[in-house]
Amino acid sequence: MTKKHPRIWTWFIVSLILVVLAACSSGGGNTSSSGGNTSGSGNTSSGNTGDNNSASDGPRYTFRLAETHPAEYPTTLGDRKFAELVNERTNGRITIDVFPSAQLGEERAAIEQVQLGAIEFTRVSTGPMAEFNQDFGVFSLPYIFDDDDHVWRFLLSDAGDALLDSLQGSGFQGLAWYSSGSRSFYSSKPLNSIEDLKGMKIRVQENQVNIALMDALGASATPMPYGEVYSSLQTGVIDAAENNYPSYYSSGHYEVAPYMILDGHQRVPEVLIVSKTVWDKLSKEDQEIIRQSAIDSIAYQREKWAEYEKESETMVRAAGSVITEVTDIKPWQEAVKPVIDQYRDKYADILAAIDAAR
Ligand code: BDP
Repeated sequence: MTKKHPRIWTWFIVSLILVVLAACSSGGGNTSSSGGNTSGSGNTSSGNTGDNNSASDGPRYTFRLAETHPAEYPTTLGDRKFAELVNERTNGRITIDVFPSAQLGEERAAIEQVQLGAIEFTRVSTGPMAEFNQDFGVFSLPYIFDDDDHVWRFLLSDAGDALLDSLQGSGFQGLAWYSSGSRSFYSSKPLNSIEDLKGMKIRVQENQVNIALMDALGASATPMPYGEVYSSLQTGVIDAAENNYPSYYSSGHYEVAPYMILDGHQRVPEVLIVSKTVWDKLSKEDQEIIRQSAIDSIAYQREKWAEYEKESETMVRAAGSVITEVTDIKPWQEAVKPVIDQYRDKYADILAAIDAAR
């Protein structure tokens, strides 16, 4: 008898604690609503000393950014710089966690998740973006840029900004471009000239323009996610792939495809994007901080890109890759002309803007 009362009290107290805890957790820490949690609310992680300005006011968010490359790769370094600037400029109110090495999925899957709003941000190549916004296919057209400076003059022009904004129609907001150099072919078999590509199964980034491009070279296009290329080269599922020096090196592809020919057929820039669903819920001030931070991270990414491009070339040469220079690019440009002819009308306006940036 005497034991019963204390047990009832214990249950009562435990229930009371649970109710109080539940009430606390639903009231605070709401990272995605636009109401609630304004300034001064338990700012424990930002080190904010109380000198609040408008950047500190507003909801707290923790977002995810999907990145296919490993932690030390220049795009990942750019992502992290971007995240750091956003965090600083909101006094710790907005955190963007960068997930490298395709931890959140391969690029195409990550883009789909961002489109749905399940992942907030991603940095991807404009190659696979072409399947989500056709205008982006222009970057897969061969030999349309003279060099990297030409690419950047275009990307930073009004036409480049318009392309970023055109992503709104596909469920994204484009934030900034990053460098990606030029792409060349590499194979497990010797590559001495354009003729050697004939009949090869070549892995390409997943879009239609690349299929036309491989046809024009007499090769057969095998679109597949980046993460599958190493084993596919190793097992002979494909004969060749193509990429820039940094990816050729960091992915280890040079180990299984030691022959590279420097034809530089494409310059396919990288792009930093955010889900439109997420973007539309942000205040104008937060949008401005995020957009400006993305733009301000470009210089750092380009600097890291230039360093890593040299370093990766040195590393693959030291590892014994056989790198063939192309002395006359004309036969290559001639061979891929049907691709340009096929897409000239579709991309007339963008191609005109690219010409104007020469
Ligand atoms: C690299 C891009 C990466 C792409 C990869 C590819 O940085 O985003 O996933 O090429 O070929 O250059 O798929």
